[in-house]
Amino acid sequence: MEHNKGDLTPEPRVAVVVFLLKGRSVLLGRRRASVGNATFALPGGHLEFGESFEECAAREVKEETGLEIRNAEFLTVTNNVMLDQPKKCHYVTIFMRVIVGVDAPKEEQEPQNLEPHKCDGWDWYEWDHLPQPLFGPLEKMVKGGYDPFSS
Ligand code: 8DG
Ligand code: MG
Repeated sequence: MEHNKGDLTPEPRVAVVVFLLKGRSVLLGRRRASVGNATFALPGGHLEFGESFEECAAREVKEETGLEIRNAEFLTVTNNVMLDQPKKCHYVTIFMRVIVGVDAPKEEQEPQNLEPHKCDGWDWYEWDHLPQPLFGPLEKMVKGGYDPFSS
């Protein structure tokens, strides 16, 4: 199929999201967005042109929570086709990990809700008692038994 320049042809996008792990807890925020509204999700966003996954992870976490991370580690990638959303979308989602206290930030640093129009607020949730509902791509991993602590 041919498409003219300027056509609103949907295309898959690349997202980078981060498991910030502290003890047995993970940092989640409830989304305010057209995709996954009111669901609990990881900090993260779109990979920008020229960025490495690590750079994108650090930038998004800083923009959204104020936390400074380094050495984010690649965990896995999933393919997320979300056609049931108010805004249909398709993301190739890169999951990164940061262990708090090891890869920074320091344990005493607390997340701030720097984009309150996009998130209700950040909090630490025990992996064994995750809040509901989770954002689809995260829920899919949890249901599949994925464990970000042991990878
Ligand atoms: P940006 O424009 O500032 O780069 O992005 P954003 O406004 O922070 O985008 P986002 O919606 O937070 O993240 C981009 C996409 O990443 C989101 O629409 C779908 C995909 N994504 C997942 N899983 C997760 C997740 O757990 N958290 C976040 N934030 N995004 C996720 O597939
Ligand atoms: Mg985001």
